[in-house]
Amino acid sequence: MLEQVIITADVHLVPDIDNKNHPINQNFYHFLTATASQAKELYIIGDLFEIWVGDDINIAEYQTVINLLKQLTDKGLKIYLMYGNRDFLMGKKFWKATGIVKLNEPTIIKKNGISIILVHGDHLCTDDKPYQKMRRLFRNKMIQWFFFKLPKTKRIAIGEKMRQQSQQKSSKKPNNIMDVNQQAVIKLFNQHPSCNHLIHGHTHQPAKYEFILDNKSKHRWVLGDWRPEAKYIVITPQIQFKNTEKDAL
Ligand SMILES: [Mn+2]
Repeated sequence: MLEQVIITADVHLVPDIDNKNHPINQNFYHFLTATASQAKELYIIGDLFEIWVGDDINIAEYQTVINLLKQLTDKGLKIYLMYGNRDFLMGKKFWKATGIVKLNEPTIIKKNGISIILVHGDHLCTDDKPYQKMRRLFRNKMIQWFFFKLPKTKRIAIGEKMRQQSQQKSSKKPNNIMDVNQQAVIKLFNQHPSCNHLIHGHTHQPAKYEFILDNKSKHRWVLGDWRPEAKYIVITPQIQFKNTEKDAL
């Protein structure tokens, strides 16, 4: 029997308190129970949540999905999660509450004979220099340590400000600056020569690209965001785009 592997990203779930019936949340809950539950493995490669500023705040805010994820991992579905640029502060309590396994970035998976590189994608957007500088700062363990010392209200306020700034800046910057840099993509493939496929999200511009590197065909698969319909990739063993409105892009 062929194992079915599902890969998704950029769900951007909203907290329960903001809108319990938000269409993105509803679609994701439906996707988990109807589709992911039938698979063997689910990989979520960044930005599952709109924002995460600490387990002590967000576990309660995202209780519905956390309970659902826990039910699925308890039933035996393997769920893997990579940090995105909006949610990179999940800690021990989150992994325990959901039963999800944390993925490093990059992660290499080999499924049905295909080796695939998984990354969120933001570190490939090297043309956006100010963003990369900010990213290094936020990923610094010492800075994170200080951040967690702040009171909850302060962390929520900082998170909200970061979220707004990220949205405003993204809408002002030209698309080519916001997209991945091809040299960064080539560098990543060169670091992992056994892989001919790369799957990432972040840019919210679903597409499939193909190019030749060292006489080999390299494939870059870009996942879309959930606005609001489900978008994901399945490996069955071919790699295919899926969404709830049409079978393939
Ligand atoms: Mn992102």
